[in-house]
Amino acid sequence: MILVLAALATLLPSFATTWISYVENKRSLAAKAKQELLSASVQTARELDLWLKDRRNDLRVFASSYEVTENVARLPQSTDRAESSGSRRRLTDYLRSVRERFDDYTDIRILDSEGRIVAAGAEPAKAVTLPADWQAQIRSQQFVVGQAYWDEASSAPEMVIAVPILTNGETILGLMTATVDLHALAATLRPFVPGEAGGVSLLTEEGSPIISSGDVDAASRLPRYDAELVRVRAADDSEPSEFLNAAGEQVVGHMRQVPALDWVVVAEIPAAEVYRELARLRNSAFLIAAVTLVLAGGLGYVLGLLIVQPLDRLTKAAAKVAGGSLDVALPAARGEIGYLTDVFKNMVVRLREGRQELERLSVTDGLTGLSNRRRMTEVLRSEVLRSQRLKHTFAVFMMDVDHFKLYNDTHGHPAGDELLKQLATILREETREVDLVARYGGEEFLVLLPETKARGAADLADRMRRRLEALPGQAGHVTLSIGVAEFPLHGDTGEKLIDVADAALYEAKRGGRNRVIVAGTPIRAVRG
Ligand code: GH3
Ligand code: MG
Ligand code: MG
Repeated sequence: MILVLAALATLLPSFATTWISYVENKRSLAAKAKQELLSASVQTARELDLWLKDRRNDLRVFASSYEVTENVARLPQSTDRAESSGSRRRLTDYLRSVRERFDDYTDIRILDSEGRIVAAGAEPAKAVTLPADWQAQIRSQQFVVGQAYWDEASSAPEMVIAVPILTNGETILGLMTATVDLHALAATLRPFVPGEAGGVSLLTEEGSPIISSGDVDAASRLPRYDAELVRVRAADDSEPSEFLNAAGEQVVGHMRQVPALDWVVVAEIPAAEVYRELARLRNSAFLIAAVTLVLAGGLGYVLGLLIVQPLDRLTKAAAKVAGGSLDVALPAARGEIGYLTDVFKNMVVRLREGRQELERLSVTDGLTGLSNRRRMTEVLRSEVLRSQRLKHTFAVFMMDVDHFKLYNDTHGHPAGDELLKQLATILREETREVDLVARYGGEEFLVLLPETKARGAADLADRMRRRLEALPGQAGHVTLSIGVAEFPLHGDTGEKLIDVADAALYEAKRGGRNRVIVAGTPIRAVRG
């Protein structure tokens, strides 16, 4: 969940800002491209108009030359063949010299008023295809513009233009036509090419390319634009738009009609170029998203290590403690979790100590600090098993304070308690580490001596009896009666041994107290 939160917290804002800047950038990039396209198509169209006017003026100057009007005027009237052929030759020479001087014209011809070739500057004369209504055009506009076409022979885009040859500026004597090589136009287009990979092309109204800024020599081989697209786009030239160009490429482009020529200028920039910035933006957005995801993931992982894992361990440990086991180990942690872990560890230590204390108390006598009867029963049972297995022997003796009731009555209960404590000290001091001394009842004690025979036990018991007797400052004579029994001689179970020791103790009492009696032996007075 931390990881998901981190990822969302970083991804959502970064995606939102990227999206906003994407939309904004796209709008401004499109606006910039459209501005460029608009000016490219407008300037190209204007430049073309100028170019056409220049060609018309060129041709008018040639047509109004004295050499032309004079010789053309002479042709139809002349019946003299020699004179006629002389005029033709002079016209041809003139046309040749003009053609040599002006590269743009592949041929210049003079036609009679019926449209038949009279003289041509090129050998052989090129066929002339004039529009069907050329005579009407000549009369009304004094200028004819033919369709652009691809000439296979010179492998160039060409166009025929024509002006009238007039006498006195009145009568139309004939026509001067020129075939114009449109290659030169490419140079006109080039300065207006928009963008880096953009292009400007001239199309016929049907969408056939005439000249392209990209590939000047191959216009005829360039694919055609969709005629419908050209018609629609050129009709509404207010705004550039996105469309598929002739090569099937997505472009942002603008189409505009060239009024004098029935041509369409198309200026275009590949959409990929226009929106290149966007691709960059998108890539960096993805990169940022990837990096933030990795960082958020790393952060989540670290948080998991710092918080989730220690919490998980703590929960498991708590469940274990709740289940009764205090055997838990937790590695140190940092921060609040570390504090919580420390508190938990302390709690477990306290619990463990409390439990140990309880266990100790449950087998300890409160007054004397000796083992209690319960503990003695347990140890006795295991000692029986051990000695049976090893075929060893051990001894027990039961000890009872003589006339203790009287002592209490005489000196008070607290003094009685004090005496019991002193007796416990003696017992503890006189026994070995391996022996077990227990307070069996009120003023009765049971001592268990592993690897000991009844004889040795009786000696020890007697030593204790004498020590108590000789205790300095002892108010009155407090004595002990003791009964000794040996395993397995006097009994092969704990209960039996205790019974036998108890019986021996009873014998000691009966025999006059202040003595040690070994089970199954005649009463032996030990009174010092
Ligand atoms: P006997 O010689 O026959 O053993 O006589 P006795 O008085 O010792 O026998 P009895 O069993 O009648 O009395 C035991 C007394 O021990 C009774 C009780 O007042 C005393 N006693 C038992 N437990 C304690 C104790 O914890 N503190 C004190 N001060 N006295 C205790
Ligand atoms: Mg007693
Ligand atoms: Mg007693």
